[in-house]
Amino acid sequence: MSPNPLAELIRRLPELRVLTEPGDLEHYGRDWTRRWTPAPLAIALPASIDEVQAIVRWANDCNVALVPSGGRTGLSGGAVAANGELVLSLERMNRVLDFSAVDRTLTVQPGITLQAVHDASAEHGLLYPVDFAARGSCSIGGNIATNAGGIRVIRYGNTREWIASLKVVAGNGELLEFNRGLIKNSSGYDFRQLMIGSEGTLGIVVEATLKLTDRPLPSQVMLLALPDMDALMQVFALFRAQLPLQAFEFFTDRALHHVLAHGAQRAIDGEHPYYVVTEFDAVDEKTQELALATFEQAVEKGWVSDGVLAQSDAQAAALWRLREGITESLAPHRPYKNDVSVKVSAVPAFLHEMQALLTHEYPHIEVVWFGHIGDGNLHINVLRPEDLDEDAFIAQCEHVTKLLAATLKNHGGSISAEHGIGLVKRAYLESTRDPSEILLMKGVRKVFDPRGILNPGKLFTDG
Ligand code: 2HG
Ligand code: ZN
Repeated sequence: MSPNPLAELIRRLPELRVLTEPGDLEHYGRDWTRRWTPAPLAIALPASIDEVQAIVRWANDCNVALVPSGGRTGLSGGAVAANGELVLSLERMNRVLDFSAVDRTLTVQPGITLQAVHDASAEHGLLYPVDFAARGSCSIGGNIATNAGGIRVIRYGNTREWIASLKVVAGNGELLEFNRGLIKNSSGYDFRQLMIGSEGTLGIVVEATLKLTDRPLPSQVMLLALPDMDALMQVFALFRAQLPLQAFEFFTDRALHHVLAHGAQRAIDGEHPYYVVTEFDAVDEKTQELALATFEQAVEKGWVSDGVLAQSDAQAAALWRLREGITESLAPHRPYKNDVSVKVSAVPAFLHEMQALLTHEYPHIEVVWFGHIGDGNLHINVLRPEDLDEDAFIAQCEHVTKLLAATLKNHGGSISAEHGIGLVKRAYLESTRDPSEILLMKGVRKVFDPRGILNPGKLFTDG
């Protein structure tokens, strides 16, 4: 090992942009979890694949861990550098490299934001359909590393469905290309899919070719108020059976309270425990009439107490803000987050058990729920009371998460639906993956990253 690894890095790569100011270490060393104190060795901002490869080789030679870094909007600590790692930020590698009208693909560098991908696709009259509130700051490399989901999964699926090929730098510095943009490729193991969701522990994504699709049909957005929890899945079943849904998202009155306090506009008067924002294709008057008829049916059955159909793009955006603004409105409270999923058919039973558990375990603590109920994915945000110190609060939340993990296991669910395991959920991985599966994962990691320099400690501890 070199006595001064950073000096060695600069010696090998004199052109590399490296940051070491305390403010930069803090900025690049953390993600949205805000739980760990950032303590990276330095920040490297490569501008090319060659530089990424050289950094990885240096990391092997000097025995320095690397934390690949995108927009750092992650919620599981996957991009945290708190142990003297070198943060390898891909933010300068943020360009569109190619568009193919015939293949309907867009080739991009990993540091490009999701919003820039949307814009570039729209310029070509097409759509990259993965979408969520952090679109303006998250990067496509991070989306791939966590297999990001979001608000249109019921229509389009997760990031996994939209990756035509990947270039990654493996843990030994080798550049690998997986799938080469093929639609059909039945030729053995699909390493592209293995990389997606691997949280930077197998390779660093340095280029991705994204699949694009037709622009969505004209749509309408509706906000529904629901009288009780059981109605959630009843309304979902009814709406899904009758309307071509693009999204079906829910939140509670507590979530509404915070988002309104943060500047969103109330759209339905009165007190209601649950709300749904749904968006569906509405190409002509017939589908619009069908939407209203479906709404009326839900009201007659007692599943919906009130509703608003957006009459303009601005109103549609205002309704979406009620759902998409929740994370930001809760951020000042630094909530403890769970991001869980079960099969859609298991949601009703799971919801009841989960509600009983949370009410019992957090009697004096505010808990805010929302999420992608149509995918069986719930976000639980637990807010720290001002009189409870942070360590005691985290200890309590971890205790409840253990119980929640056991409940999820009984229902065949997952401790991480879309945010990844990172540092936050590492202790609960066994509730979702068998021990033999975890052993296999560790074995795979050894193949791609023999010295364990890529994001060590995330997902699981090595060994
Ligand atoms: C969302 O669905 C994001 O808005 C964030 O996944 C969820 O803040 C959260 O818990
Ligand atoms: Zn989400």
